[in-house]
Amino acid sequence: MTTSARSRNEEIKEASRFLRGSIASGLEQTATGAIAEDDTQLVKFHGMYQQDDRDLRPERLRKKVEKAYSFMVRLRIPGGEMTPAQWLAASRVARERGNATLRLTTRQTIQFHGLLKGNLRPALRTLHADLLDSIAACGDVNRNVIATTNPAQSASRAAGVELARRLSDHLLPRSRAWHEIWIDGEQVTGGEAEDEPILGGTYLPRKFKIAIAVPPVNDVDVFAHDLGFIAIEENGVPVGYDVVIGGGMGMTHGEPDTFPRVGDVIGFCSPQEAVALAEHVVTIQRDWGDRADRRHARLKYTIERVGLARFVEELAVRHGRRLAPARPYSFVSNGDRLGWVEGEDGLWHYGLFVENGRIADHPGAPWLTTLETIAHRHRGAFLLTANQNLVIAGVPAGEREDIDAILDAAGLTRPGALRRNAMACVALPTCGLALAESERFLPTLVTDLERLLTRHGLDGQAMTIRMTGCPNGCARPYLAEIGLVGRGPGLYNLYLGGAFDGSRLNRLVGTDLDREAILAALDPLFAAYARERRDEERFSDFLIRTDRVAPLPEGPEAARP
Ligand code: SRM
Ligand code: SF4
Repeated sequence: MTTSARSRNEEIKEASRFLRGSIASGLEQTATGAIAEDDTQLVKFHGMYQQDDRDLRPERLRKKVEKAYSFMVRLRIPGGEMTPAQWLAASRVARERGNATLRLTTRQTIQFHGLLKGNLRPALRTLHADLLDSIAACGDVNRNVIATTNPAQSASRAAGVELARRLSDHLLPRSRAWHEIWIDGEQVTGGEAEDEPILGGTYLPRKFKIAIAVPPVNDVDVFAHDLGFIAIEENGVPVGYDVVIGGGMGMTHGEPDTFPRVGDVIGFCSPQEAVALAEHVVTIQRDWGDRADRRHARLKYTIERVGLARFVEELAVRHGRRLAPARPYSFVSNGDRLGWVEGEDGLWHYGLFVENGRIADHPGAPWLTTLETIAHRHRGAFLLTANQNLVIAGVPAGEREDIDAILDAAGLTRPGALRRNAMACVALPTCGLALAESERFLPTLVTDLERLLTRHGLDGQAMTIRMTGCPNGCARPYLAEIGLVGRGPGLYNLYLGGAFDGSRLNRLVGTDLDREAILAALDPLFAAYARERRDEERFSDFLIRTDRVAPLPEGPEAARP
């Protein structure tokens, strides 16, 4: 099923001696802040990216000095659950080795930015001492497995985290390269005795992503994943999972054979068979995925190419049986529960809004320090959400006041309904693929849009808005009610009509819009919505019902104008 010509990345992986390459020796070279080109591909499997500060590029070019190289490191935190001690270790690394910020990501983990090459080993050793690692956080492997953080459903959430950990461990590369290079510091010799029984010697054709959702909240965007599990509860515990395959967001502007896709529900599995099933989906993708063209290498394209029925047939063969029919479920939103929520476990959980996931000390809002203070006193857990927020989890009723006082002292504000459902990807200055601003622009655009909503009497109306600096889809913009995707400096494509529960893709309605044009496009739609909406009707559902946005065809057509 694979084509014969292989991409350059396949050669790099094959020659890497199970992901070692020349990374270790590159770390010793102090004449440059960079590593060898092939190694820049391999370090991704170790959870890091070589980047450079794009704000500084023109000046450094003028001065004829090398780019301001640094590294982004992404942790592997299945289910997004951390102990307070782990939080403190991460915070220390950000302060001492990175740019003094923690970036909560759309996949429930933490990214550090701005680590110089010489700081990588010390940083990873600090993290590893608290049982954190960055193995397979990036690269052609199964990425961080995400699970619901909805604190109200304590038992199903705990089951989701447990499944996320089992899936992550089972699908992890077997190579010892990460430990050798970053922790043990031994001279790297070989890896000849190693084997990758699940992923294979050249690993997967492309990244692979898994999510576990617990209805009625789709806070992980389960339909955006290569493989998703939707918990089916009886008496508050999951008795099994509906299985979703073939979701994905990434596309390329102007290349209609690349597209976002929502996954298909293909049946129901028991909790006991979930890990084996995942292995079988992964191995089909390993064997059938496109290794020639990386733009078509994700599972969604494999499924489009061979057909869903053929894929499901093969899955039944490898799994040894067909899945049971899918069971009914229903989602209401893909956002987070913010503020205090009491869990079924009798403990309290505080959902803290973190704008675009960036935690830093700002004058009057010292959030890095504040969360350290909480971590020193708190005995529960820190849950990272897939919407870039944070849950301070497992607080006894008697300790709520203490947490409230600490949060208030840090200048806690209560974001409006639009902002609390807003997400932006990182984009500039660190992301090498960004075409436009995202994290640094969305907050001011949301302020503009809030004014517009107020003018139309729509204060308090929740809507999802998501922005990315390029079409890769890191903030899952194609599932938002309002999606904005960078085209060039200050210019965005506008997408409308995604479902509030993350189950329907939006549609492209405007291209190359600047700030003014975005506001001008949305103004009459907000006005009409205020005038004509039905009770409880969501903005996106209204746009579709009133033919302001055409109903979306299934599959690849959805992303096209
Ligand atoms: Fe992403 C590449 C940031 C979630 C689709 N993503 C990147 C890189 C590493 C840029 C690069 O390749 O040089 C970005 C680093 C920016 C920086 O400076 O930190 C980056 N992606 C992010 C994060 C940090 C966005 C955020 O603001 O939170 C998210 C980290 C997730 C994590 O913790 O593992 C992040 N990326 C996603 C998601 C959302 C998700 O997984 O739920 C997607 C869409 C879902 C999907 O994969 O289909 C996503 N990222 C991509 C793609 C396009 C993949 C594709 O199939 O076409 C790329 C580019 C690539 O892989 O070639 C990319
Ligand atoms: Fe970078 Fe594009 Fe991902 Fe944003 S969507 S972080 S600009 S790759």
